[in-house]
Amino acid sequence: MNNNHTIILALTAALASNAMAGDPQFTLEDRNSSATFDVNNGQISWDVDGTSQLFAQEFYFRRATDQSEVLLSSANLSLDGVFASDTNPFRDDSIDTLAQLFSDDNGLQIETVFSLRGGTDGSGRSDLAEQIIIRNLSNETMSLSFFQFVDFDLGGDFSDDSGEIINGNTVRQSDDEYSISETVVTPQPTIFQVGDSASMTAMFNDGNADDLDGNASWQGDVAWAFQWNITLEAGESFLISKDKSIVPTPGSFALMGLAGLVATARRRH
Ligand SMILES: [Ca+2]
Ligand SMILES: [Ca+2]
Ligand SMILES: [Ca+2]
Ligand SMILES: [Ca+2]
Repeated sequence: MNNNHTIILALTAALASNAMAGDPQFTLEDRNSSATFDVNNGQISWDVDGTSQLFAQEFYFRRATDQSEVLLSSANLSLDGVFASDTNPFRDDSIDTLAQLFSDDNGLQIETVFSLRGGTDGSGRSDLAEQIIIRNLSNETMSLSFFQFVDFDLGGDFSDDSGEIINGNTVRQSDDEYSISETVVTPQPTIFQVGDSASMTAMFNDGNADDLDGNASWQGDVAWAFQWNITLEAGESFLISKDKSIVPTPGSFALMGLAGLVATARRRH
C-alpha cells in the first residue's frame, strides 16, 4: 500500500466518523504503541503494550486580542488540512505520522506534526516526536503566548505519579512501572509549571489570562505545561521541536515483565 492510498483511507475514515457524530479522530499505530488525536481536543490517548499512559495533551495560545488562553482546535481556528501518513511502509501499513494545519483570519497559522515510533512488543518503550510551527502570515508584527499542556497518567493510574522539570526544558515523570521524559529540543521555553492536573486544567479554561508559575515538581495527579512568549515579525515563523520517550521504570513490574519474556524466549530456543 503506498502513502497516498493510506492518506485517502485515513481521511475517509475521519470524515465518516465526523458524519456519524463526534469529532474527527486519527489513531497512529507503530509496533507496540498507538496514539489517538482529535482535531477538536488534541491528543487523547497514548497506549504502550496495551496500557494507557496519557490522559490528555492540549495546546493553547493567547494572542494580543485574547482575554484568556484559547484551545488549539478546529472549534476555535479554521482547520486548513489534516494529513495522516505511513512513513515506514516497509515495516507495516499503519499510519504513524499526523500533520494538522490551523489558521485564523488575521494571519496566524499553526502547524502540528506528530510521529509515533513504538518499541518491540512487551518492551514498555515508545517514542513520540512533535513539531509545532507558528507562522505570522500577516504584514504586521504579531505577539502571542503559546502553551503546551500535558497530563500523563502513567501505567493507567493517576495517583502514584511524580514529575519534575530540569534545566527549564526537560520533564521527567514516573511511577512504579513507567517513566516518561520530554525534552524540548528547541527553543527554550519562557517558563514552565508542574502541578496538579485539575487546577492546571482549570487555569487554562477559566476565562482569565494566566502565565505559568515556574513550579518544578509535583506528586499525585501530575500535569505539566510549557509557555513560550513569542514576537514574530511579518512573514516570520517559530519552530518548537520536542521528543517524548516512554521507558519502563528501573526495577519496575514492566521491566520485570520484559525480563520474563526474554527468559521465556531463551528457554524456547
Ligand atoms: Ca507505519
Ligand atoms: Ca501511574
Ligand atoms: Ca486562564
Ligand atoms: Ca496526570
